[in-house]
Amino acid sequence: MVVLIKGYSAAGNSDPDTIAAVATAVGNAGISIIRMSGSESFNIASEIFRGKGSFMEYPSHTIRYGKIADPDTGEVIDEVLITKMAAPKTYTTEDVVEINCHGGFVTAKRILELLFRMGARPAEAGEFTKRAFMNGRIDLVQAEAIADLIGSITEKSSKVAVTQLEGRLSQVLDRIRKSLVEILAEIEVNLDYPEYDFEEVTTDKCVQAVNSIVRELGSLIDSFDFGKVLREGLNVAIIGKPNAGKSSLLNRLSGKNRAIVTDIPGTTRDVLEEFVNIRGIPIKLLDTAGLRETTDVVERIGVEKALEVIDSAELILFLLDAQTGFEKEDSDILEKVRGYSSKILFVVNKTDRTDEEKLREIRERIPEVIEISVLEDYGIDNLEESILDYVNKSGIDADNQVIVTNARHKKLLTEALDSLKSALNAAAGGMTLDLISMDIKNAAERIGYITGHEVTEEVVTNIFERFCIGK
Ligand SMILES: Nc1nc2c(ncn2[C@@H]2O[C@H](COP(=O)(O)OP(=O)(O)OP(=O)(O)O)[C@@H](O)[C@H]2O)c(=O)[nH]1
Ligand SMILES: [Mg+2]
Repeated sequence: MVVLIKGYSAAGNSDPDTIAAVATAVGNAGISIIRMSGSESFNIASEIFRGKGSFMEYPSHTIRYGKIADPDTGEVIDEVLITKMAAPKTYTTEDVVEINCHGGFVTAKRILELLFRMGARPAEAGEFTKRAFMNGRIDLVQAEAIADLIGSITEKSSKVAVTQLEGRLSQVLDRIRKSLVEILAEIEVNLDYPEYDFEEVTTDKCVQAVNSIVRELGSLIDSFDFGKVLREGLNVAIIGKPNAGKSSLLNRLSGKNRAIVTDIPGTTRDVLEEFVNIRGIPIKLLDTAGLRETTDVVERIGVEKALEVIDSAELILFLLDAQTGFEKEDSDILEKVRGYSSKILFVVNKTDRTDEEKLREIRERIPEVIEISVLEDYGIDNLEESILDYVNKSGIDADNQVIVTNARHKKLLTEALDSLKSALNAAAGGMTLDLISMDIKNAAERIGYITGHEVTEEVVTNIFERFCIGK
């Protein structure tokens, strides 16, 4: 069931209580910031802040120097800078106070406890942002983008989050929802005045409009594969026979001396993970034990682990060795990964130590193989380019295109698309307009759920509990 729960304090006056939290990471740092929001914020601040003049008289959106002191004992807790921001032009749209105190483990905690004693209560995870949403300053897509921005791991993923925070996806979705509502209004008019008998004309018009929305939803949904990678990253496993240079490649791509490299086959046993940023794509690179039959107990466990990784990885770099050429071990591995061909890139390493004959043999077995030499730093650019092409098959321009990055959004977009397709089928099958309109109404509703135009309490709780405290 849909429950509209937005706007309980749109005017900023029926706000239930004042919340406070430390907004910065706890630990050894220059400053900490304590944030407080709600109708009692200014009263509480004026009780504990000692500065020039009266806190209540300070103009909004100004910052002042002073001290925080316990009003009961007079004890000074810290020297601070205090920011006063009056509703409604604030993060939450409520009265907000921010206190910059000295960093470390103790001071911010003591000030926060003082705020609680004066009547504020601890903010829940994401509660400041939740208030911004509830009070109508941002929609749900923008709120989710804030969490994404905080969690983003590469510059590219943070750029996409900022675009969504600015409301570009929201604008597209609002426009689509409005178009659907207009179509519904058109149908409504027709149903209200059946004597005019415009049904056929109306149906044609609707079908045209719905068709163009179907195309737009389709391309938004298509952008998700790449969007998901930008937001969550991609697991890429390097596999191959012992000594092919898997660990050397991990070290080269991560720019670190992460894995042990020796010329002894069977060096790597455990699965090694390293986060790398390849052309803005956040990637978790997994180096694995060389795959071969072995009687060594430890190595065999490593091989088993490597086989598990093959199953779970989203992309596999299958490394061959140009120095040895194509061997039985390679064809054994090829057999093992037969079911995964759609997620494999073949790479042949050590092209610096080979002859044409061996390379030709490999090329014959594997038509599309990327040639590299980790040792001579040859072909790495090409490999990175191929990884980028793999995750961005349709060549989406992440800097300028609206991209769907969130699984919740994709699910609702897909449901909306299905409803519209069913509307088109109904129209093609000569169904009546009121039947067609039910599907369109359903689609409009789904789009509304994405931005939070219509939303259930459960969804809101689910989204905000993933935030950090103080945001
Ligand atoms: N000539 C040459 N040697 C390389 C190249 N890349 C790696 N090597 C050497 O190949 C040997 C094996 O490298 P590793 O990176 O340990 O190979 P691996 O695939 O991780 O091996 P295992 O962990 O045993 O499965 C080392 O001596 C590396 O220095 C290359 O491009 N050219
Ligand atoms: Mg290794």
